[in-house]
Amino acid sequence: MLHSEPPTDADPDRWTLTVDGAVADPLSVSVADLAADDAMRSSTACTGETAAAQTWQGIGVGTLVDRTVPDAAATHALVHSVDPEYACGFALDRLRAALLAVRVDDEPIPTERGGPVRLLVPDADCWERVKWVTRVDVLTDPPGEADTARDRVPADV
Ligand SMILES: Nc1nc2c(c(=O)[nH]1)N[C@H]1C(S)=C(S)[C@@H](COP(=O)(O)O)O[C@H]1N2
Ligand SMILES: [Mo]
Repeated sequence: MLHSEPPTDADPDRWTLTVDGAVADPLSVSVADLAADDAMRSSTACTGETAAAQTWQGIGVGTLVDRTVPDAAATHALVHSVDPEYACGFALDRLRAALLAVRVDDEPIPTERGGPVRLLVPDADCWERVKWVTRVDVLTDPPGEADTARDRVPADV
């Protein structure tokens, strides 16, 4: 299974999360300022493994994306990580139901688990739970080969 090395400078006080692309009002928010009012129960087990579910707390992607006023033609998004070349594509409607988590079981997310901000998606494949999220790029077409997570990970499972 793939598991990128955690970044060495994952300081929540200096981490920003950007939502841009096919939107009217791109935004960049400090992760330290993100509300953690939404929650999702999820395991992060890799394919073929089992792991206990935990409670992840953060902000719904739909809430954040709506603040940017996506273009009428927006259909997809690419979720980028600080870890080089790791980006995962989603249909925008599915991504709206996902969570950008900043806490797990009432604690800040440890860096090796994807802190300061990690994506949790209902009914996800393991590689879709993107660690160290930096940017949600809203798109008007499927991301195609820009979606590197799916291609990189199964080869390593
Ligand atoms: N940025 C980034 N996110 C990632 C990965 C990665 O390599 N880089 N690996 C994925 C895979 S394949 C798995 S199984 C889970 C592992 O999450 P865990 O360490 O919390 O169990 O993270 C996912 N998210
Ligand atoms: Mo995985």
